[in-house]
Amino acid sequence: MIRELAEGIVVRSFSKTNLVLPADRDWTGLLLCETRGRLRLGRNRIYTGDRVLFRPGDGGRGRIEEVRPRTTILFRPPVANVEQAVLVFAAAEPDPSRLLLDRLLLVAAVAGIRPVICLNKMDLGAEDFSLYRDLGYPVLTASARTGEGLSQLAQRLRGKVSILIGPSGVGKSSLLNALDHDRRLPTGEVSSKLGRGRHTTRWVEILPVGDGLVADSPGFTSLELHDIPSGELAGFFPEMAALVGSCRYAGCLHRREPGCAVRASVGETVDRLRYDHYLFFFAECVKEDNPWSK
Ligand SMILES: Nc1nc2c(ncn2[C@@H]2O[C@H](COP(=O)(O)OP(=O)(O)OP(=O)(O)O)[C@@H](O)[C@H]2O)c(=O)[nH]1
Ligand SMILES: [Mg+2]
Ligand SMILES: [Zn+2]
Repeated sequence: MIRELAEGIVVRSFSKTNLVLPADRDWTGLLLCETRGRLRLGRNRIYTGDRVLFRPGDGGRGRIEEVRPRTTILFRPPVANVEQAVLVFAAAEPDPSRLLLDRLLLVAAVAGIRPVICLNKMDLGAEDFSLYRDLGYPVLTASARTGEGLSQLAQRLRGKVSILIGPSGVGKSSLLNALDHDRRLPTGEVSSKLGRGRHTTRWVEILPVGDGLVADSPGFTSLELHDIPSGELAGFFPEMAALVGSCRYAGCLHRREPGCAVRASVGETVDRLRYDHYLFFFAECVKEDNPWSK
């Protein structure tokens, strides 16, 4: 008997098989689905978060026949169809990196994914991220240990498909455990010698949080920028995007050009460190524009 195609969402992707949650979101009915050969390679491969059509077989198994068009895609961490990225940093242990935060905000903006900044471990320190709030980004403060801010985080996750992204050891898995007392995702001590996490989470995995879906992801410290034309970079910095129309030259790249409104605003409406990061990312994108100059 050939059964009818059913819809589902890939909650974890291995190299050849995928765990698929049926569209009715019955977590007791997860299926282990094989994929057809052409769905295994390159950008064609299946991502966690993919919405698929699968044919159920016997014994909790099935076969993916088709991948629905994606609304968003991130290549690192690899995930499809998330609408929101919670960028998790720790107030301390490890100290937050503004460079990585600005990089993640850029990557999210380019991918069309709404960023939310979540500063965890508020029990260990205080960090002032009001600059980002002033720029229009939602900023949450939380502590997986004391429970501070968890209800606001849960509210942000409600009814959406989100991913937690951030360095190793900031408490992404701990936050997910704290949101659901029955959950026991592995967590790892931050190395006191190196001040870094231990890369405890090894894969992207989607979990239920209330009526929302949230992906946990492995921490990372570096992230390359891809497919961003250098000339479009400023458009992804909201405070610069508001100024580019006021630059003297239409093609202004906001470096040393005369009459640059962005440069003139550095130290005022454009934060100096954000501007430095713009220049840093610009150089990276130029390398991508001209692959031979690498
Ligand atoms: N004091 C304090 N410690 C926390 C908090 N949240 C997490 N931790 C601790 O920080 C360490 C790292 O937490 P994880 O949840 O494993 O961090 P992660 O972001 O998932 O790390 P990776 O999976 O390696 O990317 C663990 O020892 C946690 O107990 C917090 O709010 N306060
Ligand atoms: Mg983790
Ligand atoms: Zn300019």
